[in-house]
Amino acid sequence: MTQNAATPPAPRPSGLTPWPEETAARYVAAGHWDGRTLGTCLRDWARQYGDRTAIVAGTERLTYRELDARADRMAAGLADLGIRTGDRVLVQLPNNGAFPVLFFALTRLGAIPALTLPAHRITEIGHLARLSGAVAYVIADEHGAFDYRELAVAVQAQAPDLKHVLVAGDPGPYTALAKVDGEPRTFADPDPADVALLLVSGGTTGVPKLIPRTHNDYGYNARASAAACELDAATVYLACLPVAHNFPLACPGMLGTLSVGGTVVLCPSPAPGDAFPLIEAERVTHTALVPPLIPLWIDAAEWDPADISSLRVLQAGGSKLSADLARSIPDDLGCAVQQVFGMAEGLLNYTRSGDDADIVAVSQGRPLSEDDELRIVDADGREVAAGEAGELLVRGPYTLRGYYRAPEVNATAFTPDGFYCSGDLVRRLPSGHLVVEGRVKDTIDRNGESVSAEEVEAHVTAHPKVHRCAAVGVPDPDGEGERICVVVVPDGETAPTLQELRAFMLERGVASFKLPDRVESATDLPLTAIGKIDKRSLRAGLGPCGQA
Ligand code: OOB
Repeated sequence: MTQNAATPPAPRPSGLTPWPEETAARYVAAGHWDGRTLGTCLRDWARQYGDRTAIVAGTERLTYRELDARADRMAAGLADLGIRTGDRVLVQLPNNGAFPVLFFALTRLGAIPALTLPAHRITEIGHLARLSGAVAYVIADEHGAFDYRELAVAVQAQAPDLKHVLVAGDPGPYTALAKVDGEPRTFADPDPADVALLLVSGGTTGVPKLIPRTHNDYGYNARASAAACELDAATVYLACLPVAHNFPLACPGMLGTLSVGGTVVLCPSPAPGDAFPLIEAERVTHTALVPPLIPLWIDAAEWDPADISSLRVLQAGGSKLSADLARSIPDDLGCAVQQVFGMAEGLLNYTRSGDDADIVAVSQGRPLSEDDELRIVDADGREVAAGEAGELLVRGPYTLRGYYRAPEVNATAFTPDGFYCSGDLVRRLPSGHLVVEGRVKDTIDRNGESVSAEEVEAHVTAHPKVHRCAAVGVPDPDGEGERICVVVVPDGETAPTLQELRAFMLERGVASFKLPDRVESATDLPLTAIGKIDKRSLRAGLGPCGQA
């Protein structure tokens, strides 16, 4: 029977909303979905790349064969604890050697890691523990001056299904992850078409959602990304963003690098003080950053004695990279820049090494797969004219068809024919590259005019006294709508005054309804767990607008 386009397939017991059968068959026929589980992939890589170095983490170095053997032992230990195929395991580890071993042990067993970030706290972890129904929670003892064993006490109180807390390092009252070990044995290979892992949605608003990714789709995500980024066995990839995030995990990140026999260096933080010595020592060739971190690296490169000349490609993604910053990277860091516009939900866009320098500076890349289907639509869901901005909708071989256990969200986040509504405002260049213009909802409702926060930010950032800024709507005390507040991190001693900023923008020919009503100076902007500007907490810290 053919799938009725208006009736999306029902979720499986695993929480996966499957692709329609004929679509799945097409992805198999195209070779995107190769029917291998992530555990089998590691087995194949170990056979192929045996004694090459797979992972460097602190003083630990693991060959492909050793990583494979460790994953087998830990899978046996997890099974001995009673962890079974389909069980969810909440993972909250920093970038250390335990992460890759645990990741492959779980996926080999068919248990499902729900990958949270080190910066998450009880609000997120408690919610994700309950939503996932996790049976175990894996943490580090301490990281970044935070004791995760204390967090575990609070999580246990909120999550009745949680039976085990496993700790990398000093376990305190819990079980040491190092003791989760058993004689290797064979487990039935999980279904490659079913959920392999759960990613946390990266939104800067609302509670996080869980994104089911299958073995088939995630393996393709990593392999195709490695090919698009031209990784090979000589690649040394530094994971300095939290490796549980999709970008450093599989875009191409850790999994893409392992798929071609390269080396993954796990770095505890993206601070230049941690990253630069590792780049020098391991001759790192590729890494990924969120744009707010790049100026810190450029500053550090001026005085840090470490030799980072091995770096060939810096991937920038997660939030918008300004064209100016993109243009300065080759000179300031001595490497090429690659823009990456991606989402945990799936779709990835990359600029490619052969792209024109201007395209690399101004665009956020073009889709990874020839089977990515993109639509750019207006508020009524109609496709916009070529080159116009609209909301990006997408479906394809590695883009989800439904969030995990979220029927209400799914009813509005997807079209009846399976397109994911990203909420991102984009326009397409004639070359097929996308330019991200902001979020559909990141607009400020000022006197009935809808003002794009991103547009205001671009103008304000151009002011010589502004290092970075964020524009948010704050309640208008005189009416129903909002006023425009810009929070400025000054470049130098003082931020520009409101009058200076307004005059500056008027001179640039900006419409007067887009001028800020209020300027606040800050030493820094609040960031999300991966390092994007956190508008929700920024807004919460600002009262209503006073006199303009
Ligand atoms: C990545 O994934 P998430 O899930 O943390 O966040 C996705 C959202 C996108 O929908 C978009 O709003 C924004 O982050 N975003 C960008 C961007 N890359 C992501 N906005 C502007 N320019 C970009 N280059 O952030 C992510 C996942 C995989 C690879 C790279 C980033």
